Amino acid sequence: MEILHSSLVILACLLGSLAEEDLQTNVFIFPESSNTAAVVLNASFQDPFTSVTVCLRSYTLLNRAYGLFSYATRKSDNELLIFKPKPNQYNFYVGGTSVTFSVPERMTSGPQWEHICMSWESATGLVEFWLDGQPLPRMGMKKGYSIGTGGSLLLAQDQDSVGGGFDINQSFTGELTDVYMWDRVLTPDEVLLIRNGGTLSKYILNWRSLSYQIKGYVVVKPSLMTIY
Ligand SMILES: *[C@@H]1O[C@H](CO)[C@@H](O)[C@H](O)[C@H]1NC(C)=O
Ligand SMILES: *[C@@H]1O[C@H](CO)[C@@H](O)[C@H](O)[C@H]1NC(C)=O
Ligand SMILES: [Ca+2]
Repeated sequence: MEILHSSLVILACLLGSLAEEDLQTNVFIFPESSNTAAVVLNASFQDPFTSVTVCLRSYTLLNRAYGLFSYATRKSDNELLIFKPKPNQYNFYVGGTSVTFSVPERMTSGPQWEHICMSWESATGLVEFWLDGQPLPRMGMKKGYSIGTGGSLLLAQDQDSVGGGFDINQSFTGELTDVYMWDRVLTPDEVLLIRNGGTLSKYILNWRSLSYQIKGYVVVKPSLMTIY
């Protein structure tokens, strides 16, 4: 544990000193496909965790595959990963294993912000996937597993090694906002609260107080519309 802790401290030093910023009405814009652009996140958890929830909102016109949220450790580059292989599919990885949620085509005419919350718990292996406030049928994987510490966490790419191994054809282009993470499974009420812009406590990542570092071509700007 001591060793894991110091490697996390080293990682934090390499990232430099990151301010904690309230990004409330802002978005991260990824204006073009690239194998360099990403937002590196400082999530300072010191123990392996046995449950997790990640929520975020994305806005894109991409039809190809892309990585949204990637946590890579030396043990697995897909220790925790939210990946969209195509527009109506979400892959969720824990410890290198994945489940796939195929979602219905949208019935709307125009592009829309998409809100997701994904959670996993070790005790049952169950994965919850909430799309725009609707829970999909639960799936399961990696029962009994623990998500490791000391890894690299970033947005808008799929890491194939710790902190790198990006593929331009799997990069996210578009806008991201409202990125949150907890080391527990949120209740249905909490998921809906977060979707509506509410706040909770004890975050691993908190959009309203985020330590992050921009890599490559990423712009922070206010959203052009009211998102919720
Ligand atoms: C990361 O976050 C932790 C706790 O929020 C903070 O103590 C630490 O200084 C941050 N690291 C950097 C590099 O900003
Ligand atoms: C990305 O996709 C384009 C078009 O399909 C292809 O020409 C190119 O080789 C791909 N690049 C990589 C790094 O896979
Ligand atoms: Ca990967």
